[in-house]
Amino acid sequence: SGSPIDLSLFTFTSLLNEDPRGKTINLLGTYPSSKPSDSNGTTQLAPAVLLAEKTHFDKERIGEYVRDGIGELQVLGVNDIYNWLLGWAKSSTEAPRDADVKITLIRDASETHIRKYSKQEMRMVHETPEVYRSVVLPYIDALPRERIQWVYNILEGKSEEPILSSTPTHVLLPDMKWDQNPSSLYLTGIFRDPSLRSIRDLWNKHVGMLKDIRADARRVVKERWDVEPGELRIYFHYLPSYYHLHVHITRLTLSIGGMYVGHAHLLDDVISLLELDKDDALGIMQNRTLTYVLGEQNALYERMVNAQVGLEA
Ligand code: M7G
Repeated sequence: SGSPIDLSLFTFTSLLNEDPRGKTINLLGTYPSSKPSDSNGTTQLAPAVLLAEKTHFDKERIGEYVRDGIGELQVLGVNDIYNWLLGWAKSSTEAPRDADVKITLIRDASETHIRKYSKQEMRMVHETPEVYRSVVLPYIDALPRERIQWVYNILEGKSEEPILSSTPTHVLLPDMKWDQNPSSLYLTGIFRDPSLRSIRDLWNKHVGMLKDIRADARRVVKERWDVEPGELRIYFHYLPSYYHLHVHITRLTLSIGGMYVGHAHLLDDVISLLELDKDDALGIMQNRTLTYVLGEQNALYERMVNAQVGLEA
């Protein structure tokens, strides 16, 4: 079990990225390592990535918030019927208050983490079956297992995360990205089979397993949050960051980075493709060319540049 987080121990080093529209900021800094301290008992400082985002309003309480929740106001402008102001939330109210900020702290951050959350140029990549075999697969095979230790922790019941559903083939739980606002509902569904690393590994025989997770996700969100099946967007990422097959389960009211064309593949579309591939005669997921957006800071980008494959001129 981890020690409680104390943000006063985070020392800011540099800004990695920011998005004023998404109201997010990615910081690099240092934080005491989570690894056991040395023989002298001193804890080492290690690189840490801190992701902060301003939270969305809770629509159940928005009326009270506007009426009572805002203390100080500053008028920026008035013209005819138009008034625009800045407001500061009251620091203490009796009623339960929404969080102001959602923070993700990655301790002992690797170079990969730092690069992932850095501002970077993006490039369109065509991953042919040949590029997959010659460049991507060797890259995936070389990834250290620690990279997906968090997945094994969940599957083996060693994490403290709340599990929403657990079946012989998958586990459903809240995603790390979810800020707990029902409008931005974000769950993750992790398949148990460790041989499935991405959608490239899916065959017709997996259709049943995929339909099971879809049905289970629909049931869970209906029971817990009264969200209808038609309000969900369920998709895979290709490329994913973590090569252990999982689906992203999000509510349609949420729109965030990871769901654009060239990154997200609807679960329903993948099921349909696999169903067309009776007897696996085509090997649709293996023989497709997958086109996607790749960040220049992704280690795979370097490999593609070196191999002179996949990239647009
Ligand atoms: P991805 O497409 O491999 O990566 O999805 P990306 O979307 O981060 O680029 C992995 C998903 O798992 C993401 O939605 C992450 O927010 C989520 N995730 C990552 N970690 C380390 C955890 C974790 O420890 N717990 C949970 N619940 N979700 C995580």
